Parts: sequence; C-alpha cells; structure tokens
Amino acid sequence: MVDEKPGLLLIGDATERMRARFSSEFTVHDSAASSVDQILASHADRIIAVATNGHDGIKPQIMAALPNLKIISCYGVGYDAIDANTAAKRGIIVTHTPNVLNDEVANTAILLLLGVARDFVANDAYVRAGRWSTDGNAPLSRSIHGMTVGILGLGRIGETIAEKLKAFGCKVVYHSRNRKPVDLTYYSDLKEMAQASDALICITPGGAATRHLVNEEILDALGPTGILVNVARGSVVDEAALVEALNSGRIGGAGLDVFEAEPVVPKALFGMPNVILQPHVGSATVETRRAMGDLTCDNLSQFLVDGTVLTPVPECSDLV
Ligand code: NAP
Ligand code: 8YV
Repeated sequence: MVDEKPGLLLIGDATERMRARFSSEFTVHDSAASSVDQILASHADRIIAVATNGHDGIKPQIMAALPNLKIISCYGVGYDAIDANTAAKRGIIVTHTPNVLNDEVANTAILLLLGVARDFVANDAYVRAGRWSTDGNAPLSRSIHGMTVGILGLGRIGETIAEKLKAFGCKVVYHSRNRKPVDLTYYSDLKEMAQASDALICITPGGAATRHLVNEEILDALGPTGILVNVARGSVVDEAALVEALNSGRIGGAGLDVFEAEPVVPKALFGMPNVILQPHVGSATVETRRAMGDLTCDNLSQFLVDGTVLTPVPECSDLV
C-alpha cells in the first residue's frame, strides 16, 4: 500500500496524547525505536516535519540530511538546541510553546526561592532523621518578605515571576538587554543588580549569547547571604564557579532546576543543605505538559492546513 501521509521524525519524548495526534496526520519515525541513521537512509525524502523538545533539539547533521524538511515543532519554549537561523535560511519554520507554561515555571522558581530561604528540604531531612526529638527545634530560616529579588531576563516567564513575587512582599528589580515597559527598577548592569539583590532568579534563554552570564564576579556581587535560582538553562550559570562559591560560603544558597551537562549534576552539590536540586521539571505538570503538547501538535496541524503556524520562533516569523 502506498503511504499517503507525510513523514514526521520524532526526536525525544512525547506523551501518548501527542503520539496519537502525530500518527493521525503523519507517518511517524520514532528515533527512540530505530536509529536515526536507519530512518534517514530509508525515509529522509518523505520527512517534512520534526517534533522535538528543548533539551534534544535537532543536531545540525540531521537537519542537513532532511532535504524536504519544512517544519520543526518544539515541545518547549526554549529552542537553543535548534539552529533556528539555519532553519530560517532554508525556509524551515521552527515553532515553540510560549506562554502556556509561564505560570508553572514561575511557580517552580518561587518554590525554589522559598525552599532555599526557608530551609524546606534541610528541615524535612531534619525531621526524617529524628533530630527534632534529639536536637530540638531546627535553626531559624529566612523570610522572602521584604527581599529584593533580581530577575535576570524579564520576558514572558520573568514577568510572571515578578507578578507573583509581589504577592510575597518582595521588591522586584530586573536586568535584560532592553528596558521593558513595566513599573520595576531596571538595571542595565547585571553586577549592579546582583549587588543590590538578596536573590537572583535566572530566566533568560540559553545559547551562546547568555553563556555564563552568571559567573564568579556576579556570584560575589550577590554575596554570602544571596540566593541564586536558575530555571533558565544550565549554560547561563558557570557551574564550576557556582560550586566553588557555595563551597566557600561566598553565596548563601541555590535552587537549581537546570544544569550545564544535565542529566549529569555535579556531585559536590549533593551534600549541600543550602541547595535544592530539581531534574529540569519547571514545566513538568500533567496540566502544563498537556497544554504544551497540544500547542506542539496544533502548530503541525495548522501547517498541514495552510502552511502557517500558531507560534513561530522570532527567527522564523517572516516565513509565516
Ligand atoms: P522570553 O519571553 O523570550 O524572555 C527572555 C528574556 O531574556 C527577555 O526579557 C530578554 O530580554 C532576556 N534576555 C535575552 N538575552 C539576554 C541577555 N543576553 N542578557 C540579559 N537578558 C537577556 O522567554 P520566556 O518564554 O520567558 O522563556 C525564557 C527561557 O526560560 C526559555 O528560553 C528557556 O530557556 C527557559 N525555560 C526553562 C524551563 C524549565 O523547565 N526550567 C521552562 C520554560 C522555559 P532582552 O531581549 O531585552 O535582553
Ligand atoms: C521543557 C523547557 O522541559 O520549555 C522549555 O524551554 O525547558 C521545558 O519546559 C523542555 O523543553 C524539554 O521538553
């Protein structure tokens, strides 16, 4: 029987709901089921779509080996693992999932900040170890009420974090390359903002332009009681410098959802009670992943209807 459906290469994870949508419109080639080389050797010409995620993206050699590729739909808002400029030059539309995850990722950032400030994980361990009975009350923690919180990257998620932090009584300030039309104090200089902040929350995109924006100098500016939260990409923070700053008490604590070589996490962090570690779960609730999955599929469906998409990345907006 002749296969009438166009081909879709699936890279990385997808939910059952997404797989059902993909299969209804495409012949799906799952790179987890057979090797990408085998898929390319037999089906490269018929593949017009790639579904991937922010972590796996698409390797340049795979993009180059798909001559009829028209759309790359990313299950996530961050697309630093996809070369969107090369895609745009080839007329390939890259889409992502902005906005539908703002609340979830903002909640994760605030959970990390509260968790570190209030010693939540260390206190949980204190109770489980029976120390409450033997050693008495746990040491006092710190309130985030009244803290100055610096947001590095005041975009869709950063603004949502800022809104929510106001309800916790924080003073929110921000740094990004451009001043935003918001009623918050802007710092054009990240180091100055870190000096003025009790906590620093990173929520920029990843990639070369933001690599190691938070380095030894910024950590020192944040200071010995400062808390670093990273829900952006591991690459935004110089992880070796962070481990060193935590080890030597030059910063107060850290809440980390993302890592430079994830899923590999520096073992030095494991024993630190002032650090909370999460396995890149900023958006990982059933509800939010469902909305992200639906948008990932809606972009593909819309493309099949009329060649447009709902949420192109900025580099590809002229193609729609
Ligand atoms: P967005 O709306 O594009 O916001 C990004 C912000 O970062 C903008 O305000 C931008 O402002 C600023 N920025 C970009 N480059 C910068 C630089 N070199 N220096 C300082 N600021 C810079 O993106 P979003 O939707 O909020 O998402 C942000 C990122 O969060 C994603 O790209 C992804 O990496 C990460 N994320 C993580 C998770 C998770 O699970 N942990 C989930 C979702 C998203 P300017 O252009 O003015 O600089
Ligand atoms: C996803 C993310 O976990 O949206 C992003 O940028 O980092 C997360 O929501 C990631 O895309 C992997 O699916």
